[in-house]
Amino acid sequence: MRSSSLALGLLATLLPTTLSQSTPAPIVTGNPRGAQYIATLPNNASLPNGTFIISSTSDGNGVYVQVNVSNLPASGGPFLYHIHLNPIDSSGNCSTAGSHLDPYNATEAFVCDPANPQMCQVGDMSGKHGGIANGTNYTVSYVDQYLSTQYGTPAFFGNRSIVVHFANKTILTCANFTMPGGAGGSGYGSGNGGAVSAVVIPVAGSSVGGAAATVTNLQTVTA
Ligand SMILES: [Cu+2]
Repeated sequence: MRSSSLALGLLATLLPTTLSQSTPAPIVTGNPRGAQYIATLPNNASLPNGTFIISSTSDGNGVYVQVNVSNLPASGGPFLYHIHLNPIDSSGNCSTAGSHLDPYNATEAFVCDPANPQMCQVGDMSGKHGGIANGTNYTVSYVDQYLSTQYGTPAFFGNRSIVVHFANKTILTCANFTMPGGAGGSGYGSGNGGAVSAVVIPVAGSSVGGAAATVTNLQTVTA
């Protein structure tokens, strides 16, 4: 039984590592009706332009993602795009976005497989849904089941940023998510999530709990 005790010992050694690894991202339900955020890339003639619009789905399960990007480089793709943890600060430097939205600890070491999106970093949008191929324009829309439009939940993205990268992860451009009509689309400069509450666009007949009352601190930042 020497080999089995050896195996047990090995297992005991490996177990803590295994347990500290990722847990599957849960499918998000109950997203507030009408919630929508837009990240508008800065208008720059030498960089990709366009928008990322992420909204609650009509049934509140997951989110509806609309990507519309133009002026992409002719090479260097497939381009990647992720939701990063921090909003870009007032310097406009994309590196201030920090790391990816990864509340379930998938980590950078894990290679995202679109067949198992629950195991990917929640913010790894191109990993889960495909990168942006070389070419001038890119338009796609899809449902992502793992993002939340409910402020304060682990997979909430509305106070964060999106970063577009070359295939080699070099940063191309970035933008903050904002509420439509809230800040002119150019982003919030607030350092953390405290200021931006869940946006709730009133929809006739919808019930959104107490969230509507918490929409405060709409900042107009021209970063
Ligand atoms: Cu990224």
